[in-house]
Amino acid sequence: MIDTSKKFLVAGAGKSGVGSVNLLLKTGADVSLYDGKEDLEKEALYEKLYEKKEIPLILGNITKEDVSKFDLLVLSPGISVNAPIAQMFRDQEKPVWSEIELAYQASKGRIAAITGTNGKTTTTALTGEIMKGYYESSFVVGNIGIPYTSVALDTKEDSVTTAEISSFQLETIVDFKPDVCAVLNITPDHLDRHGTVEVYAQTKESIGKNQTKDQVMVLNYEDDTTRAMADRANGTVLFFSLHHKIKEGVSMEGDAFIIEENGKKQIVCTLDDVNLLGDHNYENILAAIAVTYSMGVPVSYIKEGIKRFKGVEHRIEYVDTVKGVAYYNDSKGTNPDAAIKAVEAMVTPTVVIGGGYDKQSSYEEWIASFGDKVKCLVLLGATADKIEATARKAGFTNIVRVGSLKEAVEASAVQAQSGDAVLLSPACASWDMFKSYEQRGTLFKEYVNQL
Ligand code: UMA
Repeated sequence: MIDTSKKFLVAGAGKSGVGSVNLLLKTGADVSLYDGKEDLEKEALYEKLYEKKEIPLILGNITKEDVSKFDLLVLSPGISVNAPIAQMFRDQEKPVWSEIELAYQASKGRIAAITGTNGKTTTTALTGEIMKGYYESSFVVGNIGIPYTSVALDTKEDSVTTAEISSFQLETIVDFKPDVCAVLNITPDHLDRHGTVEVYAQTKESIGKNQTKDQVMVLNYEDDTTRAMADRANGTVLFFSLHHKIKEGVSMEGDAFIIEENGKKQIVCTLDDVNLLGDHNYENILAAIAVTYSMGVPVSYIKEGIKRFKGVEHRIEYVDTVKGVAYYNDSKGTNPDAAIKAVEAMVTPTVVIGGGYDKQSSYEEWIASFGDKVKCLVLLGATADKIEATARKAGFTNIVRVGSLKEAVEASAVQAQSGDAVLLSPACASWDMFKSYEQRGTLFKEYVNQL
């Protein structure tokens, strides 16, 4: 429930901030907005607000005196829990809520929340597709690009909301309690923000912290870190596993995806029903089966949803074939682990375009995954030096440095021969040169079309 007598400050004027402000305006609450950008375009912002309301803005610097005028802070995911603004609210013993918490407080119905380092967008989109086929009122929200706050007030008692939740969004949840949550896998990511992989994993694990035995926590049995979460889970654990035979849970037997429960085995579908390729995608399907089954979707509807689902944009997305070279957009490969999965999915000699914003990742394993498959690495962005040094140390020397994505596409076209693939899979976030991975992927597709 949202206490509309409180004075709210929303921090961040991006998608989440706009969603939060609009939710609060619709409930009649008193809301102001903070953004670190002094030169924020006010008119453009007001255009996006409910009834184009010109709410008070605090831009650039914020002081303790400013903070003293508010009761509660709603944080956008891009702003760290350790940012000065959050610290000032805590110093004044005032609550700091994630945008997800605000949405949760305002929403009705049941929630399935999915986190993990990789596969969350695909799993969320597939889960949403399955839910949509069975539940009349179904929403798909969160890190996938639709802020939860933007739909929370539209949910009803019989609604089902599928939410992709990032570690950033989990830092400041308070009561958020999904009916079913899933942690797909943990590999090092966002270390610039969370400091250590342990803190990052704990933040992910907190998705289930408010659950009780009536709720379900879906965990990946293959991943040591997520498997170990079972011992600490407050909800009832349901494992999925690609390679292990598990007595209770969701797994693969030959080419069949199966659910085993109370000694009873049900076949959900087989590989013939699936449009996604690669082991990592089979894991995403297993997770989506576990989540939707736990949410009460009958097996036949789960199968139909899987059959309908064709994959997500920017994730190993086939763009076009130009002069015999197949171009793939994996702009969502924003960390080394995701980028390794994309390299593994390629079946021909490949030119990889990589590099971007520096999240303090290490690139050894990514370079090692190149094997004989990757023939050239085209590098751009803030991490280009670091990646080049790692590659050369590992003996990979066919490296081309470029200054823009357009040049990267052109250089790749020169390096690739008919029968090869070009893969944009940067292993890095986009924020050094682009607004988002979506913008980077969309531009990539444009440049490929210009070839
Ligand atoms: N800002 C500050 N101070 C800061 C940082 C940012 O004032 O220290 C301001 C910026 O000036 C800007 C605003 O905050 O005006 C941007 O807010 P934001 O970065 O939270 O971005 P949103 O537009 O609200 O998008 C966010 C998610 N972004 C991040 O987590 C960085 C989107 O995830 C998400 O789709 C969206 O909410 C809807 O829920 C993107 C992402 O890259 C896709 N996520 C990371 C990932 O997947 O790896 C976690």
